[in-house]
Amino acid sequence: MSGGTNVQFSIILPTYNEAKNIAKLIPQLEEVIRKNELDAEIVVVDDNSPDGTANVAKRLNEKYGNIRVLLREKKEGIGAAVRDAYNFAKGDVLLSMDADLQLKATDIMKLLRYIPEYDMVIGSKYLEPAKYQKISIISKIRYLISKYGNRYLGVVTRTPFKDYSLNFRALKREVWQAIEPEDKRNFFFVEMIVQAYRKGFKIKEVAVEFKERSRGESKTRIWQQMGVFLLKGLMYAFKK
Ligand SMILES: Nc1nc2c(ncn2[C@@H]2O[C@H](COP(=O)(O)OP(=O)(O)OP(=O)(O)O)[C@@H](O)[C@H]2O)c(=O)[nH]1
Ligand SMILES: [Mg+2]
Repeated sequence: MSGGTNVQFSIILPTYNEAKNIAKLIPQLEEVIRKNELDAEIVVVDDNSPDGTANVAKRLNEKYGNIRVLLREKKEGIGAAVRDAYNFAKGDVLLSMDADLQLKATDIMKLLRYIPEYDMVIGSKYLEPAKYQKISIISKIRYLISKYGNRYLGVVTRTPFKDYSLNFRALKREVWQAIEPEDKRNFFFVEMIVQAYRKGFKIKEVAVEFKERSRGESKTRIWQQMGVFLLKGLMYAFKK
């Protein structure tokens, strides 16, 4: 595992066909970095998106100079992509977030302000006063399934959190070095929390804003994901 640390923060964006979204999100993040005088890089981990996401990131780097692209050969899942990016990143603190504009760029400060007091800070859609926008009926159904699915995960893994799978979290490099989440898709994020908690790291959950996806296509199949979470969650009830 590489461990060069010449920046303080690495902001990691997994992408698959998010060209238009990162063209908006990255300037917003750069603004947060500038205003808060963060010593930060942005890592875009792209699975060879046909819409040219990686090229958009490279072009933005000509302007900002702190963006690195980790290009992977094929789409393998968000967990696999984030894992590679954590290893590729140079920061002492690793912060990953979705690139689809459902999260708010300025909310990264809500996470970072609890570091170094906490080892890991997780963004949450279900902790009050989170703002979870649900306009369509589909998103209301997804909200309910996901909310109660997360309660189930808390019970079976015997850990005290409300949102286990949101890709919006900051952790110290030492936490990443101590855990070994295996899943290639979203369950990776659940494993991270449960393993870090069981290792005794201090974890803080904070409420964040979450909007409906307005552009691009969702890559998550909710029913399939629910089945995976039920089974893999249960495995963690027995696993060390
Ligand atoms: N590199 C990479 N990124 C991915 C992959 N799957 C999803 N992503 C990215 O991970 C983030 C979250 O994916 P989404 O499809 O929005 O998943 P979701 O947020 O659970 O689903 P929605 O609520 O419908 O948006 C986005 O930035 C995606 O582009 C993948 O296989 N590889
Ligand atoms: Mg999304």
